[in-house]
Amino acid sequence: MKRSFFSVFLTFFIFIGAYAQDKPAIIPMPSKIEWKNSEFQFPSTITFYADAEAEKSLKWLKTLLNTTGSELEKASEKEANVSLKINKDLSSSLGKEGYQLKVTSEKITIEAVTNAGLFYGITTLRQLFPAEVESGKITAAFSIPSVTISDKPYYEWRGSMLDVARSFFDLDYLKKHVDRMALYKLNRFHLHLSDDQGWRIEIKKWPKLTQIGGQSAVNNGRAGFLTQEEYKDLQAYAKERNVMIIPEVDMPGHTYAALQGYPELSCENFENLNPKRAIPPAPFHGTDVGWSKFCMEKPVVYDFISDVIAELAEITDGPYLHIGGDEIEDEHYKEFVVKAEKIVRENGKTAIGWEEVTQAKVDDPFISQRWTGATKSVVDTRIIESICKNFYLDHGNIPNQPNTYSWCKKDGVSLKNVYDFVSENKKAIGVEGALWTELVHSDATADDRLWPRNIAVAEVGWSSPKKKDYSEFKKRLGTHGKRLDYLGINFYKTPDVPWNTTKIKGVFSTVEK
Ligand code: TNX
Repeated sequence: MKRSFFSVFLTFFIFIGAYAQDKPAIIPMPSKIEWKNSEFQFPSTITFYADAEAEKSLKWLKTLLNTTGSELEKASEKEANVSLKINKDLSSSLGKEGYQLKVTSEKITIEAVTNAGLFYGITTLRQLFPAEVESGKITAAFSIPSVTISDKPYYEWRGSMLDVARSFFDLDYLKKHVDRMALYKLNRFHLHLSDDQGWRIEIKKWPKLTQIGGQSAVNNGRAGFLTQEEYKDLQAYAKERNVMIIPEVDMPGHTYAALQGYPELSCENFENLNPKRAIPPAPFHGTDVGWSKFCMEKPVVYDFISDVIAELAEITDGPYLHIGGDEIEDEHYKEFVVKAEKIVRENGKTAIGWEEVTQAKVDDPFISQRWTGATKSVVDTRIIESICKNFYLDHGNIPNQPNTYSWCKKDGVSLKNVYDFVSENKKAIGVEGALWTELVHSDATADDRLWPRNIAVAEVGWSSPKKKDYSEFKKRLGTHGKRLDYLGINFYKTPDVPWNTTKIKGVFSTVEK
């Protein structure tokens, strides 16, 4: 008798334990989350409602609900199973990107101040669905747990940088990357568009930039460029997913690909190339850095950058243009940075530069992107944190991973190194993971370097540092393995994460367990 009482007792706790464990893992961790003891069962016809201002977000809600295979039907707010509402009264608690998601046994409601907030509410709802949602079709019956979530980001800037200059990535991959960023609420896609090995954005007034500079890449690898139309297409695609494109044209160093087409931007006898590994128009396929620059005494250089910045400003929706500014020593450097910043401002945009630019007296609202933290700044600008020992994803996931760098951190940049980053800077506006591609020559390798470490970047950017718990994060991340598989991402199977993966064949890539 006693025994059976004990076993009932035990079964009860096992049941509770399993139930608690089975809650879907939400990444990044929301600000407030309260699970309830009921669930929402999807009916065979799902009814939905959106108020006038929320109509724009219906597209995302419908895409999500369509994965259930149920019929969708418009209904009144009162009748609807799922409702989207814009509620401006929530602005002091939710800000621009926050949302409230409420799931009861009766109904699902998402409220936000903007459509960006609704997009994130829908994204969280997507993570309450089974992983199979990422395949576009859920084949088994399911319900989602009742929950009340109130959520908003810690930082406004949650970025991912991809170097398309050393190795080019085509529009298709760039769009896929936007999709993946959006699933984890990353919202700034920084494209490193030019460097010594390649120029990747069409500039109409200086066509040889892409006709010549667009044809080379590291190791004679993936070359190419985006036309302005393709750039705008990517930008529109990203904007719908609340991702802003941040274009970077690196100057006055890292400019060899530009010099290839336009050697007149060089000094006499190419004294701006040191050592002269190549003389324009010969392409450069190596990986050395810090050996090329514009001839900053020449007026034509300023005509050139004025035209490039004007065209970039014209095709860019967001308020930012990144002017690079890294790894260069030149007596005219500070002067150049001040001039370039002024040109950006005259074109109605805010300039961003790698931290070296803060040696020059540049005005607010200029933003500095920190990568070594070693620059002696003369100004107190806003900051994007990309400190290399935490955010350089061209470094190994583990020590000695083949084809990775280790100059910043000799044992690589682990998932934990990313996750543990905390900024001490009051002027930090956010974080950004950077993937340089000297050693990355395929989509699969890019996937391996970007994921899952970008998911840690996302949580550092979105969730409060007070809530951080790496071992708990690893568990949540592990359950996302299946999701990443369904998305066809060749993610690195970080050894200390309890990955729950799946073998998928067919439309999606086959991923090993
Ligand atoms: C430093 S970080 C660079 C890049 C390289 C990278 C390789 C920065 C602003 N400059 O040009 O690709 O190291 O890790």
